[in-house]
Amino acid sequence: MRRPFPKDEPKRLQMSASFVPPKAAKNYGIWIDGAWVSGEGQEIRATNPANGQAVSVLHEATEADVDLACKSARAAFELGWGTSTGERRAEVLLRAAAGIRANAEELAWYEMAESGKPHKQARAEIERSAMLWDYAATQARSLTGESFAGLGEDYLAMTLRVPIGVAAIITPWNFPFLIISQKLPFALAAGCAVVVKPSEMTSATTLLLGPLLKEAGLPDGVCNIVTGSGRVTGEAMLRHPLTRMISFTGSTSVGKHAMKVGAEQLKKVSLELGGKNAHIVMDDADLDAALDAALHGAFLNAGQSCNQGARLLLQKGIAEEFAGRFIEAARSIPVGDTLRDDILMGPMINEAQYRKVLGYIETGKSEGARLALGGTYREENGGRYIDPTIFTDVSRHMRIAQEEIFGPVCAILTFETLEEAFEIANSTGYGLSAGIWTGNTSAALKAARRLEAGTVWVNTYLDGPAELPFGGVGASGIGREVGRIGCEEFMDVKTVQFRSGGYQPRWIGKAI
Ligand code: TXE
Repeated sequence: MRRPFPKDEPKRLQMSASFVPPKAAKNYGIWIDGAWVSGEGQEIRATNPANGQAVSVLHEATEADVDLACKSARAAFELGWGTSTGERRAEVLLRAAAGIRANAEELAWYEMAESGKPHKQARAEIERSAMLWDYAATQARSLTGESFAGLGEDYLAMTLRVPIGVAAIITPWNFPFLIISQKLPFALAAGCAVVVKPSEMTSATTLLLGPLLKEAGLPDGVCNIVTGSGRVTGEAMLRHPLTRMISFTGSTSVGKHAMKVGAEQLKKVSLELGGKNAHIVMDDADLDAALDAALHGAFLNAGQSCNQGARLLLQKGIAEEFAGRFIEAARSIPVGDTLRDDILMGPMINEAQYRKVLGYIETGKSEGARLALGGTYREENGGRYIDPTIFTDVSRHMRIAQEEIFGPVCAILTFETLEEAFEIANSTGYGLSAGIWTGNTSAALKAARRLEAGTVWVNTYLDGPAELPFGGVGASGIGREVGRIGCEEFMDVKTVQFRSGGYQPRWIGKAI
């Protein structure tokens, strides 16, 4: 009898037992050329969305600071990072992954404290991030081009993948460490040097990477981390002539702006923007599994997620029963104190986001949708909470079915045929991800082809192994991150042609 193959043991977090949550806000400089320097700009305070207390004190990097950071990156690139061996880059990335695991407690605490996500979720995101660094190391050692041996007897050609140079990386506040880990290790694996700017609301965990990477053996200047607003620091990065590529995650409006600015200097621009993702449940689906995934998809991170399953599309046969179960289960999602182990939803990141989401709830009501759950909100000890909110009787043209709300609000729509589901799903202009639950293989295959999205999940949702590329189409962005492509994104292709004789004069030729 065959013995069962042992199951993969998931990697355990190695905790730094010594980490004690700080009592006071931590003061940071900006990280340039492998050292802390004091930024020239104004002071910025990042606060805990759950209690309003200051977590980090940052210094805004001015245009002059960004100039220094870009020059430091260019010098490090030219001095040897751009031509370093894959082996060396991989070693650094693996040591960085180990460093992330060793400091997981501290990273998770700051991630929770600045973004308002539940602590348990933050811990899981740090581990997932470490895996991305591990994976990027494998890519550093397996970058290849193509060879062309069929061009003629004494003619050989090849393509080389070469790092693009200095990349400007700008990230948002919703998954700060995970998103930087979807970009930075891949840029480093490719041989790029970088200037990174996290969101001014959630900079701590990215800043902690500075010394961690130095300890992992990353040469000074390869990764510079500047903090500050988009208006001052971000703009300077977009416009700096030494940044050859812009890798941005954030709102569609700032993404469009980044592309316009990049176009002036013909920079490569890679954008991961918003979404209004359709999560489809067919009559023949495994309804228990779909229910869990629909809740996870709609309410993870209090809905502040580009991958949110913000539109739940239910086939008529199961719609009433499934919607009822979904509403009942969402009613019991624990909302509140981010340190509690059982908590699943924390506060909104800030007042602007809170008001924006509440505004959309009012819009939904005035558009004639039925508020089936939630719509309730409260300010408590400095935190701004919105309960899981579900609208039924939503029609596809309503604003709550078209626009990204970025909060714990889910719109339920119904359909009869698969064709109708595709029409609804593809009607927003966004195209980040989509999901479908069905027991019918032919429906699943059709959906995989017809749903206009960068990722289509079939009988799963929010899965994302490091091997698989991630990104969107339409208003959700351009380019891909993660996976082999995520590394190649930071590279140019160079064509090299050799002749070993047999050159036929073809221009002035024999005349000279
Ligand atoms: O994003 P911004 P915000 C969506 C979501 C949310 C809305 C607004 O709908 O409600 O965007 O969020 C930097 N030049 N997403 O205002 O402004 C900024 O400092 C250069 C979806 O926080 O796009 C931060 O580092 N940089 C998204 C980053 O851009 C600039 C995640 C994102 O901020 C800049 C976040 C400028 N002119 C929000 N202006 C997703 N894809 O998941 C701002 N920045």
